Amino acid sequence: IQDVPLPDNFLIGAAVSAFQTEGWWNKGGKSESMVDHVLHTGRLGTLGYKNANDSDNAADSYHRFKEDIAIAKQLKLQVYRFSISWSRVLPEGDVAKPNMEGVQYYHDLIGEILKQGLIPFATVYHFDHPQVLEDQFRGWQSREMIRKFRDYARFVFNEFSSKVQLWATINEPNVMCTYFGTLLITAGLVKAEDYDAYKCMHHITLAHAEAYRAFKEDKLTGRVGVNTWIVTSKPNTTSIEDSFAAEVFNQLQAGSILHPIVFGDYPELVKTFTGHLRPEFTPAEKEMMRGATDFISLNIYAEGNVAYKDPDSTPETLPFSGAAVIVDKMTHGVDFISFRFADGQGRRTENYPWYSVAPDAMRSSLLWTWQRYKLPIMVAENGISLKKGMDEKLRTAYYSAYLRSVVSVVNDFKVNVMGYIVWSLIDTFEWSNGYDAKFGIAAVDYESGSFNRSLKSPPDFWLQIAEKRVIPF
Ligand code: GCO
Repeated sequence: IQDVPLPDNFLIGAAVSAFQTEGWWNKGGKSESMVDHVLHTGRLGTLGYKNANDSDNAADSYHRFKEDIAIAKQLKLQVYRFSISWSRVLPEGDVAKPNMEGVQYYHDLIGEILKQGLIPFATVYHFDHPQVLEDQFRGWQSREMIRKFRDYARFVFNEFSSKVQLWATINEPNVMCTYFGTLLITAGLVKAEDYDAYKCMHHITLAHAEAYRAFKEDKLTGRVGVNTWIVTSKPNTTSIEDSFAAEVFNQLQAGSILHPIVFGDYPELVKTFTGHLRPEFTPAEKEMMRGATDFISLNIYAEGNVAYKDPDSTPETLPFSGAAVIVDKMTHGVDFISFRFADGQGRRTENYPWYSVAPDAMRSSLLWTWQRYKLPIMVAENGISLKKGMDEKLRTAYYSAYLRSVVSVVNDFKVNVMGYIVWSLIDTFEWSNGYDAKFGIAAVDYESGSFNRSLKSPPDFWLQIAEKRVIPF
């Protein structure tokens, strides 16, 4: 097997997010975010999460961001993806009362990224909205959130767009509305019968589009997208029923967000199967949403298998996971399809069993998206968590295989892929799973509390890719 050259102008980067790395959760003028609040209830024990205060320091990147950026620089990466904390910038959720210390922090962070010669890729909102917006009107369950997000995004765009040219408005709206909805319910903050994932999806899609329009109205320069979680699924067998079920699933999961912002409305299959559960877009909203993205930003990890299910059979029990919860919530009310994730044939990692290792899923997700939307695609996340002590060669083998898969669709089908961003640069706090899921290409010493950063393997692998522009086997 030979080393594979990267396409021209193909960007290589690594990502972090504010909540998962910054720490300093209630200092520097930051208020409690929805995620802080959920964890502080201490009621996520059933999901494997043990210590309610563990997330409070995260990786202490609020103070150590220069060390993080230095790692990206050392590996000669081109893109540094990070997110801005809504509750650090607008602690009261009120655009008239920004926290200037928080704003300055992001100026310093972006300044350092630029100083080190990296391209900043900013996500405006990565799950962590101010808790006050939950208290006031139940967050994304309310239309009020659309205006709140647009105002926040407009503030951030105007403040930083002279330095940042690559933007994602929201990280994984489809995960926000499903997985995080489940966390709110598990934490006892919302009653299951009062939580509506479809309403959340409807509002958050509109919020993205409103923010996109604000960016363009203000005549700012740069490209704006939204990060979408995608697990493109294959039919479980070659039967017509399974093939149809797989396409319904893919449309429900990724099409629900991508189709409206490209074509102005939900996909037909989504309307057919869940139309009765979703609010409808008005003609003016459809108009506003159409074409409201400059590129498609995808977070791609795993594969899924989908099977048609007889409506009378017993529902399959799914393990708790981001993917399974999406399935569960997105198919609520759709009773003829069952979804089975990963094939159980050893393609899952020992430490993080719900993300299958399936480089071909990268290929199918890119092709599925390209065939429908024909917009440039950024792979904004891809990575694997390995237990401490496991052979780090597995991680580089994983990246080699997934990257080859990306390059194959560029070469074979001329898919326009802008670049590939690793999740994650450093080990981070993984939502309801604490510090056990170690996705970083660099480790953080959480155990001793020193927060020291260190590369997990010699830098050669990334230097070959990012500097020499070939994917080593
Ligand atoms: C998400 C995020 C990341 C995760 C990553 C690994 O998917 O929730 O964008 O924050 O850490 O995907 O699960």
